[in-house]
Amino acid sequence: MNRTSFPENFVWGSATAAYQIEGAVDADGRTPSIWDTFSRTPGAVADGHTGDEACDHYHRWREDVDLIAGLGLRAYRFSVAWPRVIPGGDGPVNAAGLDFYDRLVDELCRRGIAPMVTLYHWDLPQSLEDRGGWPVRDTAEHFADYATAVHDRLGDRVASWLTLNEPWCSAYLGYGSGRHAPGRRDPAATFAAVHHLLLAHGLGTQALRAAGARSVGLALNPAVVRPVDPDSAADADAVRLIDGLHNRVFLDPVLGDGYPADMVTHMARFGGTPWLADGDEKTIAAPIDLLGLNYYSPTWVAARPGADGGDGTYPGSEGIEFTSPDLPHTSSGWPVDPSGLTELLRRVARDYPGVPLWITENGAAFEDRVVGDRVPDRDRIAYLDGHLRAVRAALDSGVDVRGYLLWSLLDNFEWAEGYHKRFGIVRVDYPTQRRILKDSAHWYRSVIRDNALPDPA
Ligand code: PNW
Repeated sequence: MNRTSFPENFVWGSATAAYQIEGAVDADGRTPSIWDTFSRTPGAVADGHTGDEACDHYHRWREDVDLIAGLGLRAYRFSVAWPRVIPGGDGPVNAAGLDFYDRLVDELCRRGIAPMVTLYHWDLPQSLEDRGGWPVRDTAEHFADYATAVHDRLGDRVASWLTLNEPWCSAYLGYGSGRHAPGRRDPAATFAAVHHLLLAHGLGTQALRAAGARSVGLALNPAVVRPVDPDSAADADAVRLIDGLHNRVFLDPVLGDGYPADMVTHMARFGGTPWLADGDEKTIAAPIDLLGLNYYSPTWVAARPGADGGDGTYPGSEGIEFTSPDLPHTSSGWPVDPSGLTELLRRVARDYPGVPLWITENGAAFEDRVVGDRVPDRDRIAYLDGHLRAVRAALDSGVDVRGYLLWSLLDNFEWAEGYHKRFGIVRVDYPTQRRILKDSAHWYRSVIRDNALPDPA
């Protein structure tokens, strides 16, 4: 048989995030995060959905670990909720909040599943937002203390740590477009947030290392930016700007080069870089052991006078239009193009060599149908199959990819889209909280078992 197989030690897993699945927002001393506040703001989230119950994973975690084990996953990426661990944002550690993760990690280890912890997947304690949020420097320093507190409790069993998930979303959607919590629209605050998120990553990495962490990195969502017209010089300029704002402004400082010169020039239009202190770039460049990449879809840009540049998402990108070609789309409206994943992996390996790469998220939302006790989600299987072939192609060209974490284990709270967009390979029937394995879950189990993709049907 001519199956598409993967390297012997390739790690198969899946990923979730605290606010998207846990619910129990008042339990055991947890305080509100910016997403609790934001989701209660009229008009912010589709249909006023909140994470109040989500998948009730806080109470059903044992059943969910059964699912993870049953699928044969070798790794499980989850995030810890800062407002459970340090309810005041800074100050005293809440042992009861850590108990939940302590039990979860024990059970994962007992069943041979490697826990991978994301420390920040967007649920900033509201008390820190009230004191300025990511645009202020103190938030980065508080993050390092929080990282230490989590490591003190879990570090004897957790080998892999990710400081941040997608700081692009936290900064640009949180403070640029306002589509995500805390819902602010302020260009200068957006760049200050970028910097303090990066500083939090650097200080957090130092703190984790000092505490003895074995493997530390972060998860970024670099965009694969393509010109609508490959022959247009104006489109090429648009690509360069969006690549700078979305990718190089994170990748260059983390991987040791400091801020790119063209981005420093760009930020000068929005109050410059008053937040940049001596030594910050060195802190941000703390060596990392792995780089997580989250990939869903490429981005196409064109120069169009009068275009809104993504409605505040990318400060200073007026005149750039975001479009997508005539390709199949997921129910999030994101075009399906696996070639972007190969391109992303090759580009990162070429421009930022020497760091082991992980796919820390990849997956798709579709309009799933329930047929009896089955969910025949063939479009999701096709999406996953195509993207895993794209990973294989990158491996074939020598890119060091260590593992693949599917987004997501469960249908969950999809941020501004509420519960309407279902990314799970396990369906959650929210009224009953019943879990149903979708066909994609059965398919993924066989991929893991064989360490290979089946031949196309
Ligand atoms: C990522 N956008 O979020 C997150 O890491 C996950 O928590 C999320 O569920 C997943 O991707 C699927 O969306 C994003 O609007 C959310 O550009 C929105 C955007 C990008 C990433």
